[in-house]
Amino acid sequence: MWITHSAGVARAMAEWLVDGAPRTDLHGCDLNRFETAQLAPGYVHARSCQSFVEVYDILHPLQPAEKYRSLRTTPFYERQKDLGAVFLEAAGWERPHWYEANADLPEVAGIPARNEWASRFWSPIAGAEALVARERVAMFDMTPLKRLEVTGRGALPFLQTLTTNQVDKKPGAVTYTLMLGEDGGIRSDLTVARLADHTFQVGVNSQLDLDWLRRQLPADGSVQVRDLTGGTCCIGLWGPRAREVLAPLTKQDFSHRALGYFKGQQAYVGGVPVTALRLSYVGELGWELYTSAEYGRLLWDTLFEAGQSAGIIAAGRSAFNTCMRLEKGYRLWGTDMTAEHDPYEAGVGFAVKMDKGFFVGREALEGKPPSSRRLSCLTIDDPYAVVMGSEPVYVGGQPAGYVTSAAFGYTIGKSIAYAWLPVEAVAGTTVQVEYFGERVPATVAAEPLFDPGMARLRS
Ligand code: THG
Repeated sequence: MWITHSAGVARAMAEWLVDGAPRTDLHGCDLNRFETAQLAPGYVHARSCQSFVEVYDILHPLQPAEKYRSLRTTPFYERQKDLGAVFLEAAGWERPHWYEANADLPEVAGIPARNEWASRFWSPIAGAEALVARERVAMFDMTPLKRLEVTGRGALPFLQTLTTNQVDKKPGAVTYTLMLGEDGGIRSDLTVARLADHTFQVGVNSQLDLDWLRRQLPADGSVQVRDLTGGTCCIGLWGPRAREVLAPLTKQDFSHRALGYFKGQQAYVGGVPVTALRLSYVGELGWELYTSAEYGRLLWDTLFEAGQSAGIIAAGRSAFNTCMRLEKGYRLWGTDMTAEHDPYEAGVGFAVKMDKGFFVGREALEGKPPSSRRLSCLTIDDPYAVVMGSEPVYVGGQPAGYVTSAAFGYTIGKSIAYAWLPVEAVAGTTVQVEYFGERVPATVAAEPLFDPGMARLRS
């Protein structure tokens, strides 16, 4: 630790010793956060040297590391390179942020320019990809989204105890649920797909979730947790024309009646055995299609070919994570909400079922007084001013909170920022975001900004 941080470190350590948990979210320095590949001695050395050199630099939030790239690639990597993918890295994975092959989309011309800082590691192509996914259909490589298999006769009570939502549903059901700490703070948000009585596929956020679940395993061996991520892959097939692409490729019924929102089923797509989960972090009709790694290339080719007549494109992380996710108001754990926040103030209280019986964190929530802050949605009036996240927000001229995620929402045609703000800053309140020394006007908005009636997802 550098001396600038020492007093805060001392406070966190004292809280840890006295109260059992620090009040500050420390997941960013938890030693259990690393993927196995990130523990290779050469990797640790290279990244540590880089951190030392950069300690006082102003780094762009998307600036990629140069050494130890291409550690983890998905089965679609060659296809993505052929489409001119521009890759950035996370958790060792190479992730396409946009595809140069989409440069010719007519939508590119209408994408507003950005200021110099916000236009780094960005392209107007990303905006066009977001629009095409909303108008037609797109394939997103979701492989790096970490997934675990939880099995055994104790699997259901294990997940019921550790998460907030009701996951005791029939096989085929998918549930959005939260893991809390004893203090009611959000440790993570997950999707739990019940594939069979004693088999669950759990979509998690990071290695920290795997570590936490493993440490909670009952001693009697009645539950097993396995990391499926590296041996499997996933394509998110999303957009209003997604069903038109998928239906001719399978004998399984993918109609809304047969496979509703937040439901899953096994199927063959072309010759490929998949697990299809009907949910979408970008808020469109479609499925996460999982298969084991050796079928990945065929799954990609099958969907891409079948989708041509519907105008399918491959779309990248830039369109996915910020533009589309923020329009739908979906929270990103670790950025929008952490262990410092409870589910209600973070806007995910709907995933807490107080009447389901015991779960970790329940008691703390029962006694909680109403919160004085809320994760709020802002729109920024000037389309050129795309902020990046972590900027201070002023209410009535006083610093009152900070931005978590921000992006331009191409469908709604406005710049969006999520921010922690006092509850008094209700929808319609004018605030200011400090960006490079200037105060940029913004307005608190009712959320979500896109499809609040869920017509898209439930079609
Ligand atoms: N897919 C899968 N697992 C995941 C994610 C994912 N696990 C980690 C992370 N992403 C979890 N985050 C979310 C956030 C929102 C939603 C899904 C995963 C979502 N929410 C609906 C909503 O708020 O409208 C839930 C509706 C409901 O509960 O009925 O879809 O991307 N597999």
